[in-house]
Amino acid sequence: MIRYFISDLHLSHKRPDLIRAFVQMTEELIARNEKAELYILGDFYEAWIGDDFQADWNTQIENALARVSKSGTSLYFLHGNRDFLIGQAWIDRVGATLIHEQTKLALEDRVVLLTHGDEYCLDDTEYQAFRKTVRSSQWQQHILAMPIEQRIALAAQLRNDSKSMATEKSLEIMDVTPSAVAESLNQHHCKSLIHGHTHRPDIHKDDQHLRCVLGDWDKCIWLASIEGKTYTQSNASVEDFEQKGLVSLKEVHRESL
Ligand code: OKV
Ligand code: MN
Repeated sequence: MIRYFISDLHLSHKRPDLIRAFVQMTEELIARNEKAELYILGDFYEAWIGDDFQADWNTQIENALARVSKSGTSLYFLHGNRDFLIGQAWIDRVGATLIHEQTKLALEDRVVLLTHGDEYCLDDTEYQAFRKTVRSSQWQQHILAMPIEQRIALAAQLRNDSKSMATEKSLEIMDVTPSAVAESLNQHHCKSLIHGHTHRPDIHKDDQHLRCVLGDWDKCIWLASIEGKTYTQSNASVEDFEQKGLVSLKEVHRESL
């Protein structure tokens, strides 16, 4: 069994190159015919405004995911800070399973914690308050009851608000608070964690914990995997990937879990 992990693709109509790369990646993974699972750890979309949203660029993406799940590769999704409005309708359309934002993945002889990662970025207290609001079901029900045009306008307005915020801090500038990660891992009795969000792909190892940070898709596309005890993380430039596909991926980080 091989398990694949991606996050922070930030797919939108503005990045047809990333959409092409993602669809190509799913086709190549299907062609590998492996016993596999694919985990999407949030921020798959740049901003998801509700499962009733329809656009050609997105239909391609959903169809690609549906082909993955139909091919026998189990698909798992957890919410990021940009696609927290993904709901059961989307999950059903693509044939995925929605997983909780801190999910323990039981491997053969170890357990790995999976999450998006923004809940550990505690230095940005304003963001944590914002997060609490947008993750509440009351706020989400209120938003989802709006006409789609109004939700599009609201998302744009919120984007502007964040750009004009005093420090002009981008969310991703904030790194995780190490003590929050350690506490979470201890709570879950896990040694290892895989997350995205910070756009700082790396593996952090100390005497107690292993923290694997996925890469965001922008100039490069990233794919991580666990096979046996080995975690690896690879990337390729979007151009190389479009020309040569999965063989263009180069290993950047590798660690025994
Ligand atoms: C991040 C903060 C904006 C603070 C909105 C659906 C909805 C996604 C979104 C849009 C805004 C996040 C994703 C951003 C942090 C702000 C303003 C204040 C205090 C919708 C899906 F609901 F509108 F439909 N958003 N962005 N803030 O620009 O990254 O942290 S954001
Ligand atoms: Mn994020």
